[in-house]
Amino acid sequence: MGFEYAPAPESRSIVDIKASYGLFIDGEFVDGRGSSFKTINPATEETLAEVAEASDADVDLAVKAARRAFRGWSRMSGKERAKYLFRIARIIQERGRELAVLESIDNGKPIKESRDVDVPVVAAHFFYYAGWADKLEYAGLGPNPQPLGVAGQVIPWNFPLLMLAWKVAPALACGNTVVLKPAETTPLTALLFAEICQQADLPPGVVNIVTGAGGTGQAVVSHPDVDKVAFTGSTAVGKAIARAIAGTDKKATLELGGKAANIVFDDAAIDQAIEGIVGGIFFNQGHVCCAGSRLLVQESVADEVLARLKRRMGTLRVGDPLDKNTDIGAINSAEQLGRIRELSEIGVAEGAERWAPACDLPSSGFWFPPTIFTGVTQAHRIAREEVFGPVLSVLTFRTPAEAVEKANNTPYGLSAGVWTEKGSRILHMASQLRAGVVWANTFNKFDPTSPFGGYKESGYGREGGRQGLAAYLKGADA
Ligand code: TAP
Repeated sequence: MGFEYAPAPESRSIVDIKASYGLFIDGEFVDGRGSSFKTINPATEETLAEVAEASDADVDLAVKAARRAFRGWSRMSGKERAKYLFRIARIIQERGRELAVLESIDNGKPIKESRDVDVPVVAAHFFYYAGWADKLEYAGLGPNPQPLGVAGQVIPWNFPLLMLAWKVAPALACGNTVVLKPAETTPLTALLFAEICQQADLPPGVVNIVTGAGGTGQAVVSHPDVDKVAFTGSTAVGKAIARAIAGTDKKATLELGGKAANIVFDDAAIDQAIEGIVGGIFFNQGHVCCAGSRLLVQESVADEVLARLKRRMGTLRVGDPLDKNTDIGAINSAEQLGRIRELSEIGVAEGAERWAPACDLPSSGFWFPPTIFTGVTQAHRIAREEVFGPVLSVLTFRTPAEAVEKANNTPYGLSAGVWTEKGSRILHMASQLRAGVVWANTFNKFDPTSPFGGYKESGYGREGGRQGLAAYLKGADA
C-alpha cells in the first residue's frame, strides 16, 4: 500500500498563456500565412491556445531570415556568441519555474520531472555549449572549424524544451543559425523560448521557430537553402527525411526510436535495480526514446525482482501533472494513447500476461496505468516495437551471453542498462552491447558533456559533448 498524499498542486498562475501565437521569424512574432491549430492540455483536454501553422512560404521566410543572420552570427567571435548563450542559459534558470509549469501543462509530464530534470538539463546544455563557443579550435575537430550555415531542426513532443536545447545550443555555439519546428502537440515552451531569445537580445534571425505539423517539418528539412538537418522522432519519419535529402549536400543527424534492454544480473543490488527499472520505463510516462522498455532479468532472481517491482509499482501515483507528488502524468495525446492501447492489446492477444496495479485514473484527459507484461518472448511485438508509453516487457536469461544475444536482438540500438556488482561484467557487457549509451547501475541519466545517439535504426550522429559539435561544423567528424 502506498501512502495517502494530500494534493500539492503547483500554481499555474506564473504562466501567461496567450489565446493565440504566431511564428517567430527574424526576431519577431508574425502571423502565419497558413491556418492555425489548437494545442491542448492532455491532462484535461482543455484548449490552451491557437497556434499558427507555418506554410511553405512561412518556412521560406524563416530560412531567408536565418540565412541573412548567418553572415553576422558566423563572423562574430566565439567569445561574443558565448555571451548570448550564457545569457540565454541564465534566463532559462531565472524563468525555470515558468518553463517547467508550461511544459507540464502542454505535455502532461509531472512537474517534479519538468522542474527537476528537463529545465535544469536545458540550462546546463546552454551553459555547456556557451563554454565551447570560443574554444572550437581546441575541440579536436580541425584547426579552423567553420559552421555549416542554416540548420533545419525538427523535434518531437516527449521532451519539447530539452530537445530544443540539444539542437539549438550546439548549433549556435558553432556559429550556425536555426529554423526549428516543435511538435504539433507541444509548441508552447518553444514559443516561450522565442521570447527568451528576444529578452537576451539575440540578433534577429539567429533563431526562428515555425510551428505546425508534419508538413511544416517536411518544408523545413527539404528547403534547398538549409545546410544541415537535425531530427529527433520516429524511425519511420527519420527514414522519410533521409530519403528526402538523399542526393543533396545537407549534413544530417537523426535521433530515432529505441527498444532498450535493462539487464539485471543475479548479483545486482536488487532495491537499486528496482528503482532503475521503474525510472527506466515510467519516467516521462515511458515517452522516452532510450526508455528501458525490455527488462532482461536473470532467471535465478526473476521471481524476487518481479515481486518487488510489482510492490513498488503499487506506490506510483498517477494523476495531475501539476501535483508535486505525481510520478506518472498524462499521455501526451489521444493518438499516442491509442497506439499504447493497441500494442498492449496485441501483447495480450499474442499470449503475454498483462499486469498493472490498481489505480484510479482521472475521468478526462489521456491516461494509461504503469503496466508490465510477463511471459514475453522475443517474437512478441511488445518486445520488438517501440510502445513509447509506460509499458514494460519482461524477459529472462540464464547466462551473460544469452543476455547479450537477447539485448542486441532488435533493429534499434540507442541505449541499454546493466545492473551488477561486478565491474568486470559491466565492462564486458558494455563492449558487447550494440547501443549508443550503456548505463551501469543507473538509467536515464542525461548530461550535456556526454554524447548521445544510436546504432542501427536508432539513427546516426551524436548530440551532446564535444562530439555534438561535429554535427554543426564543416568537415568535422567526431
Ligand atoms: P514523429 O512523427 O516522428 O514526429 C517527430 C517530429 O517530426 C514532429 O515535429 C513531427 O511533426 C515531425 N514530422 C512528422 N512528419 C514529418 C515529415 N514527413 N518530415 C519532417 N518532419 C515530420 O513522431 P510522433 O508521430 O510524434 O510519434 C510517433 C512514434 O515515434 C511514437 O510512438 C514513438 O514510438 C516515436 N517517437 C520517438 C521519439 C524519439 S525521441 N525517438 C520521439 C517521439 C516519437 P508533428 O508533431 O506535428 O507530427
